[in-house]
Amino acid sequence: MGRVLYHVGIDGGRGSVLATRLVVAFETDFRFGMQVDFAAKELTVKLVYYGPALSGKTTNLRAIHWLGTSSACGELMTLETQNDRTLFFDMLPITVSSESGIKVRLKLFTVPGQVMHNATRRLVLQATDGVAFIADSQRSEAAANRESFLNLKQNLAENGIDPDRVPIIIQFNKRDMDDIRSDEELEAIAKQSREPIYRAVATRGYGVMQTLRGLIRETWTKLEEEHALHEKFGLSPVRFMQEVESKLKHDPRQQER
Ligand SMILES: Nc1nc2c(ncn2[C@@H]2O[C@H](COP(=O)(O)OP(=O)(O)OP(=O)(O)O)[C@@H](O)[C@H]2O)c(=O)[nH]1
Ligand SMILES: [Mg+2]
Repeated sequence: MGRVLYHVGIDGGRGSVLATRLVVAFETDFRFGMQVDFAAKELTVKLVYYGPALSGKTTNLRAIHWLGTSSACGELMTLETQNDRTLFFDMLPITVSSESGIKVRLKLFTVPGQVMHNATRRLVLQATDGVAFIADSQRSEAAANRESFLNLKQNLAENGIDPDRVPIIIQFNKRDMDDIRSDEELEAIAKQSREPIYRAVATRGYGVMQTLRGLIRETWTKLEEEHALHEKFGLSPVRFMQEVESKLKHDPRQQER
């Protein structure tokens, strides 16, 4: 899998001291949403992977890191407890340079899904430009999905972000498991919700890039509406999505169920 920048096992001793330092070091990083540097022709966009505990948020970022081209994907930073649970967040930067000369930096974050980490979730969510909600397809997790989705809306509102206007897409992950919600059920959910719905098996990389591209497309459409990026940078939404496609197209190991 390669280039993991920080991988910290929290042991309650030295690990937690290190974790605190990392949190301080990155705090400035996740406080901001879209930033424009006109002089450097650089645009930074913040995207957050949200969802209940163990739904596969960290696995999505690992798969993107593994499947994406090395020219686009930077180092993956993961910060976990001993049992592979996210304690604070993960972060993966992706850079898309376009022919028009503008460089777009996408910062992908995950939140910790465990209920007790709500303050951290709210902190990581602040100023986000778009959200991928990673739901667990297992029937047993339906209530946890619902609760986490409500928690997302509440934390968006508490961060001063209108939950009805921020781009959100939903991924139903773990399609390989037993006793999952059927495709027909997901189609029925898709008809009722304003959010586009994707299916995935993140451990195999299936559906992960489609989800990411969908998230980027929805987010860019909203940013274009609000900031007239085409006019300012000469980069049309269609052209930008073509750049994204070419940078994130490397999907050799994706497989349908
Ligand atoms: N079978 C199966 N297992 C998966 C899939 N995606 C993730 N997992 C497993 O589910 C467990 C949790 O995955 P994570 O990616 O750590 O979940 P998370 O959402 O980051 O969890 P928190 O950090 O606690 O919020 C791991 O054991 C993964 O290997 C999938 O598509 N299929
Ligand atoms: Mg995680």
